[in-house]
Amino acid sequence: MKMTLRWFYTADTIPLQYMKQVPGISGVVGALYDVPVGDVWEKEKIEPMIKKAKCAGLPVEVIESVNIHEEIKLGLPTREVYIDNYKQTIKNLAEYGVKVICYNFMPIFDWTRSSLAFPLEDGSTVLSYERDFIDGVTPDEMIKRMKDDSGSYQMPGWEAERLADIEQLFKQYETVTETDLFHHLVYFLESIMPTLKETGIKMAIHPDDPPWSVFGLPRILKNKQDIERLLEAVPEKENGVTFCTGSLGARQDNDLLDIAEYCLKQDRIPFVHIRNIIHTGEGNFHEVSHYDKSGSVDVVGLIKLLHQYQYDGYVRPDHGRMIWGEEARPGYGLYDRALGAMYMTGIWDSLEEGKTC
Ligand code: DNO
Ligand code: MN
Repeated sequence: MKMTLRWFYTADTIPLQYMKQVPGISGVVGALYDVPVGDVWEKEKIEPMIKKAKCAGLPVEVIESVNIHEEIKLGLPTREVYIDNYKQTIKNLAEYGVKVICYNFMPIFDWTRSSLAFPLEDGSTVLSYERDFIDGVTPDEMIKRMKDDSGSYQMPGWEAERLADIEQLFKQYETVTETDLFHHLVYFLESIMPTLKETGIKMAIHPDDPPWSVFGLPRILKNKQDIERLLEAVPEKENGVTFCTGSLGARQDNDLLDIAEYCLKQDRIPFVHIRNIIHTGEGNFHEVSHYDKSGSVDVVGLIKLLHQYQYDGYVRPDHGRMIWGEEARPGYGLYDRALGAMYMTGIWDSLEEGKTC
């Protein structure tokens, strides 16, 4: 298991040196934030990002995310240009030592939450999801809210400059079914497969977050069945999963350890996100610390399973609480993620101690 932390590069307020101070961290998960979705990540931009982290003693072997252009998800004929660009990005990243690319195939948005600062009893704040709240607003109302309230409630995908396109995109998705979306994903993966084989890069799809339909949009990575369908449709090892416990765990009917074992048996998990949550009713949840007993996710069980499979891929603590007065991007403060990373490393190390071979 290689423990990493996510680093938002130019958009991060946490110095790399501080990340390096967390014992056991082998590298950071990087990305570029100024390249429009669909454009090639040019080497001139990749190089300074990788170098900066490397100089701090933190290699970047995982990218999260190279986002997928909507025309690929929509399956439009114009997708070919974006697929070609994606292939070039893969080649460029490979030259700088990248091994895994995390991405998602959620239409229009990345994760959705109803609050980015839900207060916990301990005085910290976390991200939360209330089904009635999300189900009770139309995309138009949400867009209006974002426009009125820009800054304080900014989720990825809802950026101010994108709000006009969002209205148009919702219209385009009206005729796209889940089956269509799935076929568009398979088409994309099959198209880039030769480039993946040539470069050795593995793709790791992030599950839908939350793992059900929001705003009437199709969702195709919600549970074991969806994962099985994808891994079977494109059986090469380069088609892998980012095993995100917080995303998949938001569905009470998802048996996380069973899904993880299914994937691990086939060596299809290049990247793991460990996040803990608590269910507060059907379709409602909020995030908590990574500590096993804080929430519903069997963090200890998962690490035991990873250890049992001698997992040598990348792991990172996903969203943590905002604690100790830290100000940072919601879910991505250093303090709680550092606690989480140490906790996971500790569990792993204790299993190593007990290993008999
Ligand atoms: C949340 C993350 C996601 C993830 C993307 C992958 O913090 O787990 O935003 O980066 O969905 O594309
Ligand atoms: Mn995640």
